[in-house]
Amino acid sequence: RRLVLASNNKGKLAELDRLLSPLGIHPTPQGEHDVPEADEPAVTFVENALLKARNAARHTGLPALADDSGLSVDALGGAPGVRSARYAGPGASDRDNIDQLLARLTDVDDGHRSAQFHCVLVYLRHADDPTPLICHGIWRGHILQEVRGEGGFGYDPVFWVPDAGCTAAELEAETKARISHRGQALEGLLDRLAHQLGG
Ligand code: ITT
Repeated sequence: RRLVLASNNKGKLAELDRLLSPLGIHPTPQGEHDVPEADEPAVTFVENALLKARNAARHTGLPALADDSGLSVDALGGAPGVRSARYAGPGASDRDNIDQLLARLTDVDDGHRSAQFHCVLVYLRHADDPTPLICHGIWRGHILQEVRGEGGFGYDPVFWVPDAGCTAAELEAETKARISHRGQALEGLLDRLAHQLGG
């Protein structure tokens, strides 16, 4: 099945690829120049994911899958949220964003550092598809005071996963891809896709 993955984030692409390839789905990555991100990002994960999927479907003529995700920290009123990728400013690195997050949380003790990763996946059959498939995954944990682990991407080194007893960056890639916000959203989406196709 041909499908464009509307993302330029290598970490996301690797995780989605890992989950989709056993199903015989080998997504075409979007060319960076092909599909510009919306200039004015919207305020919800759903709107952002829809914009990205529509943009990619329009530019490639293929069905499109987009992922909009981020970290929501309770003590910060849900920040960084949809601004997760650029919390420390435009073009910020993962490390810059983590430093910014830890700085904002310096006065917050361990009992009050709960957080969730959110992932919204949108699948469009074509750019003007009036019935997008939209699935949401949530992964609960809390934010450590310092980084631990080398795997994953983004905020993984400071995201403690209570059930696993380690950070998201210390999980096997396979395990993270399956249990994370992204894994949960994709499981829901594939289920709905199978129904839509009558499978
Ligand atoms: P695309 O729009 O090209 O897909 P992006 O990185 O700009 O990539 P988002 O706006 O959805 O995408 O930002 C998601 C950010 O949230 C990402 O850059 C990370 O900082 C964070 N994030 C999302 N999923 C994560 C995960 O599984 N582990 C760690 N951090 C994650």
